[in-house]
Amino acid sequence: MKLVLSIVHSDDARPLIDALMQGGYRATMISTTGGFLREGNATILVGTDDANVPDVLRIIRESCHTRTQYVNPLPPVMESGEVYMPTPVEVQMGGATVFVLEVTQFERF
Ligand code: 2BA
Repeated sequence: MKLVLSIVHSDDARPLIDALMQGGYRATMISTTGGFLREGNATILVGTDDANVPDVLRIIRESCHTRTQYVNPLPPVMESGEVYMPTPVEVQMGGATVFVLEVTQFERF
């Protein structure tokens, strides 16, 4: 058994959960925050048999989209009187960051 852990854009989370449910998979969504952008994203957990992993990855790939965002880099250390003009930097976000983990034991009580 595997645990497919995917970090996705918040806007893709609901359509992804819907598609996973339609595919007959169980899923859990956790609200998370990216360490770089410090913006909300979503982490989706799917526990499933090894044979289903390619299908789960297909659903994730089809449900999640790449986005371009602009972020302001942290201001540099400056002398007093200096003026910092931030130049937004382009960052490509997603579609999804996926980890496939081996499950050593699974129980439902
Ligand atoms: P964030 O950490 O907020 O990162 C958002 C996007 O910013 C990343 O998109 C990437 O394009 C860019 N980015 C991240 N760190 C960077 C850095 N040090 N320098 C320049 N650009 C950087 P994605 O790669 O698609 O990642 C989307 C979200 O997935 C991340 O949000 C984070 O929450 C998660 N993630 C990505 N890689 C991860 C990893 N190896 N371990 C844990 N979480 C990860």
